[in-house]
Amino acid sequence: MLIVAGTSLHLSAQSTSGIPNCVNIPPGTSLSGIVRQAANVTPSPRQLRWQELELTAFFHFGVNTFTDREWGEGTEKEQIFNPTQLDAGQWVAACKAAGIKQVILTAKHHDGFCLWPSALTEHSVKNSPWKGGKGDVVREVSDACHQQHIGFGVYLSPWDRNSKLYGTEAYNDYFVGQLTELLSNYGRIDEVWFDGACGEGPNGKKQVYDFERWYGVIRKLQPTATIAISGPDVRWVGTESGYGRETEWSVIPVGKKLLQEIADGSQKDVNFPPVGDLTKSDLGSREALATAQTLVWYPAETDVSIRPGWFFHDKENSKVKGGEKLMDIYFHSVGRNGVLLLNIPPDRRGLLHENDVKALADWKNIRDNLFKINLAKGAKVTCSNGAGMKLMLDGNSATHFTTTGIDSTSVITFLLKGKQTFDVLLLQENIRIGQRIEQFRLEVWKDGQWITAAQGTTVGYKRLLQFSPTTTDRVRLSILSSRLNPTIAEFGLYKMK
Ligand code: FUL
Repeated sequence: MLIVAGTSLHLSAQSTSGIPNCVNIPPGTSLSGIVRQAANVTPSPRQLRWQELELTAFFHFGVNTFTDREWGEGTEKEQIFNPTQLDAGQWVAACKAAGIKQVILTAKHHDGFCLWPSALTEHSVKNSPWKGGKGDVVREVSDACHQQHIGFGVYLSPWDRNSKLYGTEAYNDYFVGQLTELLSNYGRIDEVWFDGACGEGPNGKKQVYDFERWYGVIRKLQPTATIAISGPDVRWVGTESGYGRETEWSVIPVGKKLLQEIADGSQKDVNFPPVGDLTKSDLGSREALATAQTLVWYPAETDVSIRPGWFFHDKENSKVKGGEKLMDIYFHSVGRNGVLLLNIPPDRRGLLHENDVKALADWKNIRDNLFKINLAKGAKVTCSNGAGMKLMLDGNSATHFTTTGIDSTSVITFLLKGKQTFDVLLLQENIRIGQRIEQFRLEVWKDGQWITAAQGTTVGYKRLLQFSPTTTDRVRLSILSSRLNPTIAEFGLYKMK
């Protein structure tokens, strides 16, 4: 981590909880005091690892694949699960080739059917004809991930429409048992994804989920795994469209309840089920911070399916999102300080469909072409109140430019290597320091004056902005407002082909 002279005072400010990804605000703290505290909240190691993945995938697969449904009833016969050519290596290879760094399998969806031979229920692959009842999809996918060196996670639906225990306290034990099987028998697990749905079980009852107990099991068995959505590490962005918020803060206020819920995990951080409405448009503005009692690093995940549905349906083969649409989603998810979780549902053969594989490859081509050359590379950078200018162009998001003294604004000029034509701006903050930038503007030098090409609010881990192609030999980036000394870890200018 780079600590530039003049800013160490701020960088060393400690959170009052003693835990980096959480700070308790003492009553009576002024707004400027709260903002300053927010600027020093940083991600836990597992959150940082997760954020840097940028691209993750979902595999929705199970009885619904064979019944052509989105939500099963829980009464499906195990015999219907019978993929003919299941090849998890193909799933993982197609994702890996597309630059996806981690995949999450629906080990159990709302229908309760388990894709692994759980000892705790008969409703699983072990009673299906697939591989004579000896198959284990969780094993095949986790092995493929480990062999191909990408992350592996499990989706385990709390809502279970099959279990007779659902709606009773014994269900929480059942759930702990399932989690224990998944987290003990398949090597490293990088993410556990809990959906928020809490419907009725077969006896018409709803369940009170013992989230905190479940989190304890995960922290104990897989301490590096992120717990997503109905969990403390990763927040749902609030839409399944793939388009995140324009202003996306990773540090947000949560309820006072947290004060008592500081976990003792191996990587200290907080454990809490999400509280309040996390889907509203403003989660982290100064106004939202004004009444904060606890601030926590709680970044956004943007989930969307490559098809209209989450599960495979033959009739949707012509509706697969193409490379250009996926690129637009990329700009509005990863490019808006989120991690993209793209669902690619395997078909009844147990393969990713050709159309989906092609779309993934087309999308990767577009990204490779776009990001091949940073047109700002080699620029002469000047700024009157900052240090670390070269670090914005070094391709390393862990080193950064920052302002000297107590300045929270700055104007940075880039004299490019000759005239360049570009239409995409990339900015990254060094989130190891926190998220700070509140407003920025990019101007280009045209006919003797500065013209605004792009402007925005938050940056965070990554911000991408598109604008009309422009040709110039000089640009300037103004940081107009920031919670504390801003950092720029990377600055890029690119041209869409
Ligand atoms: C939702 C579920 O109900 C959908 O079936 C899907 O799994 C999606 C990712 O989460 O809440």
